[in-house]
Amino acid sequence: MSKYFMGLDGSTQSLTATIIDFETKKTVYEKSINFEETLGAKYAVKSGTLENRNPLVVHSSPKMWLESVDILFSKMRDEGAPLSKVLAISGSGQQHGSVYLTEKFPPYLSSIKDKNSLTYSADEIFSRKTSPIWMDSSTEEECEEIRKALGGMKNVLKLTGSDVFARFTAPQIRKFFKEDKEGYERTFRIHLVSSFLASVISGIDCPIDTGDGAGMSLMDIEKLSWDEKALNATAPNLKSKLPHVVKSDTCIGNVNAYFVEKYGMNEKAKVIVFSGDNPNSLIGVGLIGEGQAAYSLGTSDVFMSVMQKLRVNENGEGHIFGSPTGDYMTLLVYKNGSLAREKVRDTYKLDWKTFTDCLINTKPGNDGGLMLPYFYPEIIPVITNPNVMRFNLDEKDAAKNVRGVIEAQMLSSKIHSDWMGVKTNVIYATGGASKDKEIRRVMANVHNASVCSFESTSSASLGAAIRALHGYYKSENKEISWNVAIEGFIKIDEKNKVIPDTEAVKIYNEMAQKYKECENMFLSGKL
Ligand code: XUL
Repeated sequence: MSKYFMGLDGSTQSLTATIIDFETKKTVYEKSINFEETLGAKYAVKSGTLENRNPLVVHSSPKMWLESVDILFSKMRDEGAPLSKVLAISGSGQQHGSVYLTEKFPPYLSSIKDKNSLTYSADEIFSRKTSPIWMDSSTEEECEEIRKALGGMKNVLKLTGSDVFARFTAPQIRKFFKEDKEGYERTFRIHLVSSFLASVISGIDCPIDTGDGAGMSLMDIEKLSWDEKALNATAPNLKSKLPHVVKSDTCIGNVNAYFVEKYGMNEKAKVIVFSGDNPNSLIGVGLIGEGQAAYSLGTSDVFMSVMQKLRVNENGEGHIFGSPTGDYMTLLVYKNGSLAREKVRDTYKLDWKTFTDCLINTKPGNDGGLMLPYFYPEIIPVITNPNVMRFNLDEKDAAKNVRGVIEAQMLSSKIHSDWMGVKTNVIYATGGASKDKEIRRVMANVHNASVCSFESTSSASLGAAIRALHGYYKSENKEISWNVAIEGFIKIDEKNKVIPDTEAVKIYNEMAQKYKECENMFLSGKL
């Protein structure tokens, strides 16, 4: 008998569903819709975001997210996806993004089952029409105010596991409170993208899990609960507007009748609390113990690993979030991931095939050419005035600029991941760009580690489906270990494993030093 579980991933640019079968250990169905392609014109959304005159402000449309859920489920129903057999569903959301809802939200959730679309009466449920997302860099002032109120960066790190970053939810909430007091007052509930989607799927005003909650600058990373000081430093009466925090394997109820009646979901399907895309990806690439690292090359590039004992990054660049296994996860997040690669691809009128050819036709070390790839504001290091810097690198040379951007991304993650103290012999690469073997080759040589990739690159929705199955058995009092939960689902593409090349490793060891110097010069304003 089949045992189906579903994962749903609301990422920056798309919504994806993955259905797995625990019996056969197979992904039986997968579907993704791209926001720009399906709803871009209607909501004025490009690459998943709304245009803004200020490049530091990056918001998206929560109403578009609602409509995308209907579109995805309609497609699944029409294609005969086995929705009626799904035993449990969990999900993933781009982290940090926040959704601001009025008191009409709970009645909306309970009455939507009688309506014919999720966007029915949706205009009245939002107290803020747009949602700031993780790409927003406009809250440096609020970060400083919160940091100061909590006694400086070291204290914030100790308390929350990360410094306060512009994209984290607390400074975003504070900015909203300062700019629109009336809108803040009218806000009954503030959800993350993950808990907002979970609320819609379950019809219950859902909690936030400890993985995604850790990216808000509001949660005590050891006690795994909201911290009063952090709440007070952010905005008045905030606690009453937040959902409560629960462990990542909590079952929150059954699927909303709306999805049963309209799309034929199994009415007994359980909903396991949703989490952030990175905690989900961690499971989706099989990182359930210490000593391995994963590199997700998506809209953001994220270098992550598991940590059993809490250790924070003294200089405040990295983050600690809760891992779905109950451990911690460490991560470095770069804004100049896919968007920077796409910028280079488009500038030189390439496609992904000719982009790869450029890597094949150039040498490790780029003949001494080096790039600082700040096409957009950056998180590591914090850059609010982006500028692409080239050293010994001719701007007109397409091939060398392709190698320049990839080498820069890999060198930066090598330099800035030292503090994690993880000896990375193997890196698990995922996300769209990990399909490119030449990019993986640069990764292997810069990090001096073998790089494995996977048959599926949708690690966040796969991870969410695995979390659904793990949470389901726990809720049935038949708990299974994480080893059993992931076994058979994480299919490594053995043929395409990349082993580091000794000569190239030497070149990159020297180049890392040079990269660090250039970065320091840029940061100290000497360039
Ligand atoms: C994590 C982060 C991004 C988003 C979007 O801190 O900002 O990785 O989760 O993917």
